[in-house]
Amino acid sequence: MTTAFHIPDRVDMGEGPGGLPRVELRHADGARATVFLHGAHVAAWRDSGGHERLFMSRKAVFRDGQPIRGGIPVVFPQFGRGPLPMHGLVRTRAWRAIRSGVGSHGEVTASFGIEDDDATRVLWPHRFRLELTVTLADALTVALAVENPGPTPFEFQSSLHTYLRVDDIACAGVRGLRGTAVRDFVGGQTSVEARDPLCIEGETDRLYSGAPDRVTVEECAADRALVIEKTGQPDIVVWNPWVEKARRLEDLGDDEYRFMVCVETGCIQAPAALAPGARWTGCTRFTPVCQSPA
Ligand code: TA6
Repeated sequence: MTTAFHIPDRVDMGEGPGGLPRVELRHADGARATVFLHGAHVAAWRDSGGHERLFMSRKAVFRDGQPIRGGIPVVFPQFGRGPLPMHGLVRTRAWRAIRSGVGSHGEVTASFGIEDDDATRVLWPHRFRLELTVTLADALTVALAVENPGPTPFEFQSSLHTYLRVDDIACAGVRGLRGTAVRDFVGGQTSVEARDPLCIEGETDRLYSGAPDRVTVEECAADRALVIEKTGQPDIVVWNPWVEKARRLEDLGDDEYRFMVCVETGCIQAPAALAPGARWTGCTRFTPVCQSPA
């Protein structure tokens, strides 16, 4: 880990659970974020009002080769199940710290990178280079860039598989999806979303194709609302395991489905195609509606 990455009071590198290297970002307004090099995984984000905005399972595993249950897993080049490991190749691999900085408006940024290697090429025969940039200000912005340095085109799915923390799922909802085509992986049917907000009242696993670029996650307390804005990513997935699936997940407490909802942005329904030398970027910004003190 290079000391050049360190910025006093703003960017600090250290060791987290499981001995995994992690980077702490601190903004002048009190906001903080934690990113593990393992998967370039944003594991925590506390806004300037002191609210913890990301969910992290109390049973999360922090170990090489294992996915972290919470925060913002990076999914590439496959979403969900398929010929590759679940959610692809990069969320359980070590990324490297590339650069950090403080912008002209005090925003704190850190970038992380990973590329193909012998092991990934055995599973997926393509060159790739990814860069994830985290920007901490009054909002949290996460940008994923995918480059194709190889001689042949490839297609990929990607997602920022964001686990949001909610005070109580019983009064949380996702506003802005009405009228969007939705594929329900629980019931199996495809329809058009009619609800606004979408409330979570059972196991929920819904892929919204061509979703609006702005949705809001609302809670009982109005000041907990969070605006999610996406660019370059056509789709949104809303997921909550609910009771039975939560029980089956070893790295999730039985009751923790009540305190989380995944609102994932990505390129899922229709994989993105990347020609040799081309670059794709997808960005998601999370903005608390109100930054009142916790
Ligand atoms: O969130 C969409 C989804 O594919 C769900 O079907 C569920 O499998 C979830 O991801 C699990 O993600 P995980 O972090 O356990 O790999």
